[in-house]
Amino acid sequence: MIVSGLSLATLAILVGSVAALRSLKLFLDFRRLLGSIHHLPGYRTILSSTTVIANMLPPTPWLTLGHDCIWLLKHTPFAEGGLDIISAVACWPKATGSLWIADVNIIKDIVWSRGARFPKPLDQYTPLTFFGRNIVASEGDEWKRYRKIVAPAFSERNNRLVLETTMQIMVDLFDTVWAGRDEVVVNHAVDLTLPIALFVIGAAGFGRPISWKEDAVIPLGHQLTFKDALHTVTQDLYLKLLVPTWAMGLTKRFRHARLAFDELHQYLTEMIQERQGSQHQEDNSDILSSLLAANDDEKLSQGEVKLSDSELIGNTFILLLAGHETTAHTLAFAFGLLALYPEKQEELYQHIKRVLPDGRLPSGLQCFRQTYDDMPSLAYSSAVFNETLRIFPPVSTVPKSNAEDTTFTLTDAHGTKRTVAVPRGFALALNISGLHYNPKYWEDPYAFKPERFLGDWNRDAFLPFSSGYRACVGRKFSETEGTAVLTVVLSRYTVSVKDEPQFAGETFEQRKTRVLDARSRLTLAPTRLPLVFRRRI
Ligand code: HEM
Ligand SMILES: *[C@@H]1O[C@H](CO)[C@@H](O)[C@H](O)[C@H]1NC(C)=O
Ligand SMILES: CC(=O)N[C@H]1CO[C@H](CO)[C@@H](O)[C@@H]1O
Repeated sequence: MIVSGLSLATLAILVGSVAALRSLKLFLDFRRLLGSIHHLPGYRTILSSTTVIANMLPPTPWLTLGHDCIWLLKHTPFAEGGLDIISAVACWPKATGSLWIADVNIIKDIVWSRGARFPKPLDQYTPLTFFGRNIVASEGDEWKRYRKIVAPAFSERNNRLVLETTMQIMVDLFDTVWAGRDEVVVNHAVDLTLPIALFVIGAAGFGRPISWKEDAVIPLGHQLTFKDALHTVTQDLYLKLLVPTWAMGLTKRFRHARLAFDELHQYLTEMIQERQGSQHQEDNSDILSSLLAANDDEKLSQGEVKLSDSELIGNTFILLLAGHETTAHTLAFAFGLLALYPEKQEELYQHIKRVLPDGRLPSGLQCFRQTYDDMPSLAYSSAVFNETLRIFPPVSTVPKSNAEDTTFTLTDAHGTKRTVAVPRGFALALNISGLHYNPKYWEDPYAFKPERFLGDWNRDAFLPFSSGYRACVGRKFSETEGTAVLTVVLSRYTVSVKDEPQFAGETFEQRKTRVLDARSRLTLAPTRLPLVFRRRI
């Protein structure tokens, strides 16, 4: 008895000392990391925001920055520090640090630096590779190869197709689902905007038109609709990362996610096979044609490496995903903002009427060609879209890493030049929301003022699509679609916030906070944005 009692005590001491030593090591590493950036002010927490638990808890000083920190803080922490670069250093599970940057010049240097100076931290992009390697989750030569294949697909010709498709989808909506209704209630704006954006990328990107009527029908040989499969996969990407394959059968939620991954894989494969079997591959101006040509030995020039089947699926998936969620969420926020600010909505309406006089309101298929050439003059619609992207950047932080010891130079709030040392391997985060709410670049940054985009504005301080070599390849695609949707909807309908009895007594500010509440998941999304569209007489 005594012997085993002793050994228990010994064990306890042993475990205790190991724990103490480990804590000491973590603490020393943490101190060393802070020293390496000369104690640049910022956040100090126990939990690193790369851990799942840190993101599940609410923001708690010294423990975790908490969920949604990426979005909620906007420019506040920079303003408090008086410097547009701050640090976030944590000690568990190991000492990690990241620099948040909201300064135009430093961001410009990073995104335009050649070679591998500030590469993407690819470990953060793992969830995006489940269907295969792809353009978003790659670096260096691999990325160059994908970009060369994908970029030409986003041509002027494709933009025209985007506009035609968008118009067709909207006219189809008005003529079928919304037909004969003076008032259309949409309980959550994304219920409207996600299908729109998905149909547009489906048709203009992948030659896969879906109509509003077919939308809910499950095709033969499938258990989920394409929309459901894609939606579940985007919601549950992280689940797949966290839950081991053998455990995916354990709960209903896991099983549904597993089914959605399998279903989507099957849909993508079918989409590709159907096109490979069709005669009309060449005369297509959509994105899939470019990918397919790169997967076809006969169409490759010498020295080009064929896109493998898995790379073909991986890139198709990423383009579908990148191509619809971001635009859909932006359109939802845009409707929400216009609903809250009827005077801006009226200005938009008057502008559309001036540019497209009554007879030519984009009301029917015959207006397509005219409308594309009208695009540059639809400046107010574009300004509303841009202002929405400034206020709600769907990608609120762009991660980079630092491959060499370096220094950044910037001016602080008092106009003094400051130099920040950044050791090799330190994580960097381009804080797009910090940049978009930085009063140095935007007057009255919290206000919704589309007209700021009609005058002079700082192009370097507007980075919803990132910038430099890794900037969004779908920017024009999204702008064309977004501007067109806003124009056609607002020319025919007014939009307002749905009245609900439980919110009858609220003030404007309360209402605004409620309907514009947003969460950052894969991309920034409204949590619940109920709207009413009323037909103009
Ligand atoms: C409002 C809409 C959109 C926003 C805010 C947006 C934003 C972004 C951002 C911030 C990046 C850089 C991501 C990073 O550094 O990891 C990016 C990259 C990318 N986006 Fe978009 N995007 C939008 C629409 C689209 C559309 C419609 C498509 C395609 C149809 C698309 C395809 C891509 C691709 C392929 C990349 C990777 C480019 C590369 O690494 O070379 N995006 N986007
Ligand atoms: C909106 O932003 C884009 C850049 O993302 C720019 O090309 C376009 O001109 C802007 N629209 C307006 C009206 O300023
Ligand atoms: C203020 C702000 O938006 N900070 C974010 C900057 O980026 C890091 C890393 O992604 C986020 O964790 C911060 O919340």
